[in-house]
Amino acid sequence: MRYDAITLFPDMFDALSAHGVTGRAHQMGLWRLKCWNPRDFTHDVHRTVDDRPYGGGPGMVMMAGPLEKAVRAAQQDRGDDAPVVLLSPTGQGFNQGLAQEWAAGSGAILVCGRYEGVDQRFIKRCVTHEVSLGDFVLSGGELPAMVMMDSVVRLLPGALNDAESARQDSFNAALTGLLDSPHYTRPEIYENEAVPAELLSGHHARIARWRRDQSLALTLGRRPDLLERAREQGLLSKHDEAFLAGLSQTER
Ligand code: 4FV
Repeated sequence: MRYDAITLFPDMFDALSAHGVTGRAHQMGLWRLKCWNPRDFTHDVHRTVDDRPYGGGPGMVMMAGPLEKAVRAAQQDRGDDAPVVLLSPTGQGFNQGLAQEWAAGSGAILVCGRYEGVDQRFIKRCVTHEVSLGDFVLSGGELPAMVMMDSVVRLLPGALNDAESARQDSFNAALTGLLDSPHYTRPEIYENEAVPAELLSGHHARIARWRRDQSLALTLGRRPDLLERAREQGLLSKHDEAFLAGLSQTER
């Protein structure tokens, strides 16, 4: 798995490649990252990568030339036909399903915009995918790129020491598509509150049932859309439906 990042701030990516689960996976060689700075593909003394917007308006726009040269250099260096992804609010909404799709691939070239955005002619010539982290505006595409890579790298075999934990994830469409159940660890009593008895029972079926019911209740309360999708995908058992029916009874 190889990622290339087109960015004016390559040092930002140390946050991913030098820390935590993604840092360990990087050290283990499970994934690689190479950063390309568009400034290195300029020829003027000011190493200019942005200019004022045609048509006027606030802010600056990233120029197509340095961006395209950086992408072509990354493509040359990779030697494969990797997707070229622009992180942008205009992109397709990112989610766990997409993370699982990208985890099955060989990586991508991630283009991190700055300023108001990038010249449209660069997008037309080079970009194969646009991805958005959500309906908000950031100062740059670096953080979204790192979020996307983090959610993918942790799904790589061997990245998490207990492979099982990725399967338990919230939104893991393969399993539940529901929100995760609450988690507890030592101490057994914290500020006079005990860990739920089911979790101390050692009775795996009872524990699984308790966690499932917690996920169902939480998802019903906070993300009924996910519950509906799970129902449509046939992911809800009769037991689940009976529990949910009981819930809505009590609420009535
Ligand atoms: C963004 C998002 C985002 C827009 C202009 C970078 C900024 C600046 N990227 N999901 N939301 N990007 O706000 O992905 O160039």
